[in-house]
Parts: sequence; structure tokens; C-alpha cells
Amino acid sequence: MSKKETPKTGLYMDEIFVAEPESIDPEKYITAKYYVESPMGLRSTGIAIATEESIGTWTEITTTNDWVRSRLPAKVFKTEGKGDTGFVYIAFPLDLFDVETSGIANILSMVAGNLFGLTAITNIRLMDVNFPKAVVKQFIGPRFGIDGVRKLVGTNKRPRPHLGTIVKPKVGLDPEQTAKVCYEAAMGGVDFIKDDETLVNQKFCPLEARVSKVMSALDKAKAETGRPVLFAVNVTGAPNRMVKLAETAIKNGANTLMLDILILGLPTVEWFIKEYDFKVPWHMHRAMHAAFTRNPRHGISMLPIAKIARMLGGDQLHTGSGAGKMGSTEERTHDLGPILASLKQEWYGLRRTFPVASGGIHPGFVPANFKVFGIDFVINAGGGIHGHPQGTRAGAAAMKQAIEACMEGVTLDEYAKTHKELAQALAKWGEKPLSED
Ligand code: RUB
Repeated sequence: MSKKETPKTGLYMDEIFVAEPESIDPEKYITAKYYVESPMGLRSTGIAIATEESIGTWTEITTTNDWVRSRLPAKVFKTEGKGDTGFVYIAFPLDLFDVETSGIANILSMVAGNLFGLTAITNIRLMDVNFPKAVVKQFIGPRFGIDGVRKLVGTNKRPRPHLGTIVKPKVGLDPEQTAKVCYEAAMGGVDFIKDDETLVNQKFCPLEARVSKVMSALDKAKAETGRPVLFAVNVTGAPNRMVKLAETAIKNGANTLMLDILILGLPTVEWFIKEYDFKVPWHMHRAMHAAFTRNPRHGISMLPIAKIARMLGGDQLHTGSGAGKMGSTEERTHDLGPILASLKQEWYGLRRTFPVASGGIHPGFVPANFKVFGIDFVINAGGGIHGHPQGTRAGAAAMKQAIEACMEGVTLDEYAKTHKELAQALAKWGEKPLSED
């Protein structure tokens, strides 16, 4: 974008906040893509964002200096769209950040900070963020990743989707009842069981007793089936209590830990995972994400969250599903592709994060999700397992059979002819292609 073309907002030293795309070295900037709707037009909106989120404010100021002006302005370097609506791309120079001591908090304060409140911008949505190698290398990434989790489950030699369940009802069962549900699910064939996002250490189901009883039940199931099952214990809590919660879980045999990463706050997640190595995978639940991911014209899309979750150490992350009860239409169509790529592609040596499809899943949804996710994903069903007419064990078996059918390239109806649990599940819920969820 040439200086001549730069529109004046009348408030800012505009030209220092604008750059030609070729002048932006991706190794020297964090770049962000925003969808905007703004009567100012795209370029001026970009300048307003770059100004607010780097060295400017609403008026020219007397306190700045040449060093600040030459080194620190964020720059709008590309726009796409027409008139008031489209995309603006902003480059934030690395000198703006203190990633070493302020981490993801410092980055979010700029790429996803005040800009959402600028009155002059009608709607603004952070679509994507690209981090240079120097920034990515400041983060530890997953300690296990897809390959490490597969080794624990025993699917590394013959990879297939992992089957997960969420204990239901989401809260209310006592430790013994929870363990019984987990045992049934394990006997039915799940690879992974998780606490629900609202259960931590409530009086009716204290974490210590729950973990101890569930792990004994899973040991018993393993003795009978030969298959290990991961159990993700939710340790989301007051940050000063989480170490104790996690230590208690580990002491009682937990083999996976879980955090509600957005409720907790990403910087807290960064601190906790980096500071304490409990030597088990981290399962990341994204509850609360829809407060900012759901409106396609405003907020933050799932893609930057996914990238950050991988950098912070998520071995498994809820991404939204190709078909199910949760998630936006955009997630189900074009958004999931880049999200899955961001978790699985080579990224400066970081291990890969297992995407988790979850929310309203039952066997009838398995083929649609298999189509979108491929082999490397965890497919979770809560109601779709515990709501099976014959109970949890049959529900898990039906889900497992649906996965087997996909792996063998056979339709669910065909497979159900010789697999009664799947037939019963299909009779209750039917099969749901991508377009009919
Ligand atoms: C789903 C469930 C999870 C949701 C969250 O239970 O407990 O919290 O998957 O959604 P059920 P997302 O299988 O009974 O619907 O994975 O989209 O974040």
C-alpha cells in the first residue's frame, strides 16, 4: 500500500502505521488477520487498529519520540474486500513484545486487546494469527502430542480414531457411581474418558475419591480386556489450588489431566503447564469459547485459539465437530480445515495436538466426522453412549463399531447387520450426514 494511497483518519500519524506487504518479514512480526465492518473503510480501520494496539491513541501526543515512531508501530500491510467490509492484515513488530516474561498475555493484549471496543469499528473479528519461529520457540508445545497419546493407548502401530466418552450426568454421581460408569465404558471399548467441564471437586464427588475409584475400575477393565484407558481429571480451579488438585489426581493414579482453558485464562494455562510437569497428557476443554467464537462478524475465531493451545502444551483440544450439537456453521464447513492443519502440521518442531470432536455425537454422526477429521482425532460421545437403549457398555460398543465401519469403508447400515449395538443405536438416533445436523 503506497503512502500516497493512505487515507487520513485525521487523528493519527497515518503513514507510520502502513507498510507494503513485501516489506513485512514474517520472521520479524506477529501478523494478524481481522474481519472488519467499519464506516471508516478498510485501510483507515487497519490504521486505527495498528495505532491503538501499538504506540498511538485517539489524538497526536507530545510524549512520543523518534525511536518509538521508527521501531514500534504496528502496520496495516494488506486489505481485502470493498467499502466498509472485508479483511485487514496487521503486522506487529517483535520489539513490541516481551514474550519471555509476559508470554501469551502480552501477545493477546495487543492482537486481541482494546481493538474490540473501538466505537468507530462496527464489528471486528480476529480470524488468524501467525507467529514467527522466535515466538513459537518460547513455548513448550505438547509434551506427548498425537504420537505420545497414541503410544499410551496402544494405537501407534495401527492408528485409528480414538473413542472418548464424557461421564454423564455431567455432575451428580458419587465417586463409586462414576467409577461404575467408567468401568462399563471401558468394557464397551472406549480409549478415553473425561470428567465434564463443570466437575472438579464438588462435595458429592470429591476429586481424590473419584480418581482413586475410577483408576481402580479402569485397572480392573484393563486386566479383563488388555486395553488401557485414559481418564482426564478436571483440575480447573483457583490457580493457587490447582497444583494440589493435580498432585492429588496424579497420586491417585490419574493418567491425563484436564483444564477448561478459556475459563481459566490462557496465561494461567501457560504458567501451569510450563511450570509443572505432571508427566501425563493435557486435555484442553474450550467451554466459554462461543462467547467470542460464535458470532461470525465479531470476536475471535477458533483458529488462533487452536494455535495458542498447541503452543501452550495441549495434547488434546476440543475443536468443534464436523457434525454434532455444538459449534458454528463456519466451524463445520470451512473453518475446521485450517484448525486441524494448525494442530497437525509441522510447526518448528512442536508436537502435534489431537483434535477432539465432541458435543451431541452418537454413532450416526461418526461417518460425517470421520470425513472431516480423518484418522487422527478423538471422537467423544456423552449422551450418545450413556443414552444407548442397552446402557453405557453397549453405547461404547456401538460407537466403536461405527468407527470400525468407517475404517473398513463400510456403511453404518451394512455394518449394523452384524453388530447389534450399532443397530440399536441407529434405530434410536439414525445416521446424520454433515448437512443434517
Ligand atoms: C458433550 C460435552 C462437551 C461438549 C463441548 O456431551 O460434554 O462438554 O462436547 O463442546 P454430549 P465442544 O456428548 O452428551 O453432547 O467440544 O464443541 O467444545
